[in-house]
Amino acid sequence: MEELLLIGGGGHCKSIIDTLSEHHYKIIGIIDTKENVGNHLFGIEVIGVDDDLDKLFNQGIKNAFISLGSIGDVKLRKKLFSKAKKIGYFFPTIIDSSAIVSNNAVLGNGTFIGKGAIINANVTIGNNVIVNSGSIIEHDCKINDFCHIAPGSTLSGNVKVKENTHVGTNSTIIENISIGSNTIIGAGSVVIKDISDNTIAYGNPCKVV
Ligand code: JB3
Repeated sequence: MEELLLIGGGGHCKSIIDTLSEHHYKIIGIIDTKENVGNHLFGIEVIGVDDDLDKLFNQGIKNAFISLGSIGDVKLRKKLFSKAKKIGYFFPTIIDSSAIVSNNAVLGNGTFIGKGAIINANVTIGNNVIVNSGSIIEHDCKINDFCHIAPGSTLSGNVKVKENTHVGTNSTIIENISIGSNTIIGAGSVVIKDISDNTIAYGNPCKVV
C-alpha cells in the first residue's frame, strides 16, 4: 500500500478520508495548522504543519493530496499545491467508488471526484479540481485547474469553466456556456449566458453583481 499525506484537516478532509477508505493508499497523517497538531480526524493524526512537508518527503512519503476545500477562495489551496509540488510530491486523482466516470474522460492530478458524481464522455478536468458530491459533468465539458464544482451542480454538454472558479451548490449551467476564471457562481444559480473572468454572479437567471 502506498503512503499518502493529506494537507488540510477540516470538513473537506473528512470527505477525502471517507473516499480513501476504499482506495489503495494508506493515509500516513494530516498536515494542518500548529494548533491542530496531535488532533485526530477519523483516527488519523495531524502529524505536522506546512513547514514539515520537506522533512516528510525526505523521510520517504512521496504522495500528497490537498484535502483543504474552498468556498470561493482558492488561494490557500493553490499555494499548498504549488509548495508540495515543488518539493516533489505526486498528487493522485481520487475518485469515490460511487462516482461514475467515463473511460473517455481525462482527469488531472490532485483532483477529487466525490460521492455519486457523474463525469460523462470526453470531459477534461484539470489539476486540483473538486467535483463534489452528486455533481453531473456532461459530455465535452472542460473544467480548468483549481475549480470547485459544489455539491449537486449540473453542467450540461460542452460547458467550459476556466481556472480558480467556484460553481456554488446546486447550480445549473446550460449547454455550450463559458464561465471565466476567478469567478464565483452563487448557490442555486441557473446560468444561461456566458460569464466573464473575475465575476460574482448568481440567481435564476444568473446575473452578474
Ligand atoms: O461544500 C462542501 C461539501 N464542502 C466544503 C469544502 C469544499 O470546503 C466544506 O463544507 C468547507 O466549507 C470547506 O472545507 P474545508 O476547506 O475543509 O474547510 P474547514 O472545515 O474550515 O477546514 C479548513 C482546515 O484547513 C482546518 O482544519 C484549518 O485548520 C486548516 N488550515 C487553515 N489554514 C490549514 C491552513 N491547513 C494547512 N495545512 N495550512 C494552512 O495554512
